[in-house]
Amino acid sequence: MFRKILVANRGEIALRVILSCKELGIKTVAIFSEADRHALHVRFADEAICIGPPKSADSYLNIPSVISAAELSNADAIHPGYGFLSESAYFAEVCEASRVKFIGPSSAAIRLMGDKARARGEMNRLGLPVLPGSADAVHTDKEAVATAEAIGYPVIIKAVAGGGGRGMRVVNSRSELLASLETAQAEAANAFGVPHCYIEKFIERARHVEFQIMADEYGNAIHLGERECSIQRRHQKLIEEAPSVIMTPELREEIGNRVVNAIKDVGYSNVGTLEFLVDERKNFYFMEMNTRIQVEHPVTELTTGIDLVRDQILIAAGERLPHRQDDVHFRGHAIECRINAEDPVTHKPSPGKITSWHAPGGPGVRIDTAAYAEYVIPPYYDSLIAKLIVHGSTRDEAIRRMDRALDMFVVEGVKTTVPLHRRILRSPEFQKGDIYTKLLEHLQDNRARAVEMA
Ligand code: MV4
Repeated sequence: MFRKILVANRGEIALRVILSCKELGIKTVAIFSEADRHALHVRFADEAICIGPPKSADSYLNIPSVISAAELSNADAIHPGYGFLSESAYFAEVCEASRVKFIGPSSAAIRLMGDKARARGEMNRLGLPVLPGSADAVHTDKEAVATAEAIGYPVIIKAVAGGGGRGMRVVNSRSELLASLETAQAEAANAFGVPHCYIEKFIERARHVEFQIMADEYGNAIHLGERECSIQRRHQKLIEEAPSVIMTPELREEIGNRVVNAIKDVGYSNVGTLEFLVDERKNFYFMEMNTRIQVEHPVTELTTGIDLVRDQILIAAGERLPHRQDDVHFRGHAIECRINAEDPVTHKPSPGKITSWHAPGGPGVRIDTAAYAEYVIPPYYDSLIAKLIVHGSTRDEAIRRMDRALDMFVVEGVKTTVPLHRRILRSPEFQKGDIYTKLLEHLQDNRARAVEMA
């Protein structure tokens, strides 16, 4: 087992990793930027090292600084959390070449899944359905036209290096296709450094349902069921829940088995998430795989009773999978609301001092946060200040529990998304589970923003 883990992250996920380390009896090293001296991850870790100025590129994303901190502190592993370096194949490769273990899959697996077109082709070959579309990136106008004509409009253009929906474009007719492709490629080159894009059939009224998996380094793998993540705004998830209202035990087993077989075939290890687009007839189409622990992992933890971060560490330390598929049982219903510090009208981040703070508690309530009264939210990082997660025996109970927990959540000094969450939870659509979202509006909104920025 590891003696000491460097936590290469900040905020609530850094605390989440530290708490599993504490329970495992593993020492922790925090790294922090000059803007994070008073952050809780610095306080709760056994050691803390300042690795640079506030901007992420100069600190949390600075690979030489992170590796130096690991060597200086004699850490034997690095937990990357989510975001920052968590899906950098290059960073994982640097770790592989040094004597510090990257807590996650191999750099080869990260690289494969980081190419969304290749991942789509590979997973399809291994038995997961994908939407009709180009086999790989489209390289010529002729190829783009032929693909779109073959699958029929509307189609959607996605960046090979994208993920999470950034830089997507819906195309309704041939007349728009080539101009849209050109813009999408230019945007992708600008945002990700790689212009390549692929084309897929566009599905209206889609849901986003994802499967959590876990695999060890000896070819054993299991799934931990699904999460429903269809409530999104500008490709940021707002609310996640488990199980999905559309799921049945039979469907879960069928897709779960396929997912497990596919990840065994690619030799994947550690935790991961396979995202699916689900149409109105409950057809599942593989979209992409995330090779990190995700923001919304707590809803799976509450419905399965499994500590995903603990298991990430055990797996990376070379232990065998600590659960068998038959031992995984799903209990009750969990919902997570992502509470962001932002302006309710402009959606702009609202950093600054939290003057007053009361976090709700009681049966079935969990809060993952690194905020506290008098804490000053720095303007440099994302605006997530807390994840409020509830568990109930039924979806209705979980909704009522979330509503009262939101009611008892006091945050003053900064604006938050608490009122937005209450509106969504109380809407008849959400209560019925009718959560396909106003997709096109959403996408058009996004397109308008892209134009504004250009
Ligand atoms: C799509 C789609 C429709 N058709 N792909 C991908 C990443 C995720 N953030 C949104 N993505 C979508 N990919 C095809 N071929 C629609 C979306 C989508 C979406 C999907 C589920 C729930 C909410 C959504 C909001 C916007 C876009």
